[in-house]
Amino acid sequence: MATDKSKPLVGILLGSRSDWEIMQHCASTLEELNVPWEAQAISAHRAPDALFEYLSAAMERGLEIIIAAAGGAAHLPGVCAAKTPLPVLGVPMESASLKGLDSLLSIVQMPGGVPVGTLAIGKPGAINAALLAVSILGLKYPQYRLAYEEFRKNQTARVLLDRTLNLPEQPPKRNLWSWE
Ligand code: RP5
Repeated sequence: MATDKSKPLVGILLGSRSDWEIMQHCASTLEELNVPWEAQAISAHRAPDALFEYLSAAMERGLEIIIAAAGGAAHLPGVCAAKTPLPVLGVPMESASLKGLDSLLSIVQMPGGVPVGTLAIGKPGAINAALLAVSILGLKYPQYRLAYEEFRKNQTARVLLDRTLNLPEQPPKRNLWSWE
């Protein structure tokens, strides 16, 4: 079933177009579970007015969850949370200099009073942000609760099908007297 893009429930915001390669995994996970989404790159420091405009209209436009991805100083998720009462899920992007530890700490360390639900750095965080969004939407929409339950059930079946481990044909040689 195709996702109805005209009424997005999840808004994915990116600090830069360069975050899209990773955040596509978020969008495709939402798509897989038939949750309508939209994505825009609106930098909090390069285009703050456009970001405020987007967030001011978000609820009225029917969005129910914001997923915000940013790298480095990564203030985008915090600014989103400051400007909208919608739940904000933050995804730290891997950065060139500090491998995303900077992004993670920036996003996770929101001062008390304005929460951002923070996910893992990079692709796992992108996917989990989508899954968490579906799980939250499932509280209100039974079809998303079912879709999420189905996803989890299939995932469990897949890993259990592939749980037996064997040695390769040529097991690695090991010196019985050494633990190295
Ligand atoms: C952040 O700076 C973005 O979220 C991105 O992760 C990082 C680098 O942005 P670009 O210089 O590639 O636009 O604002």
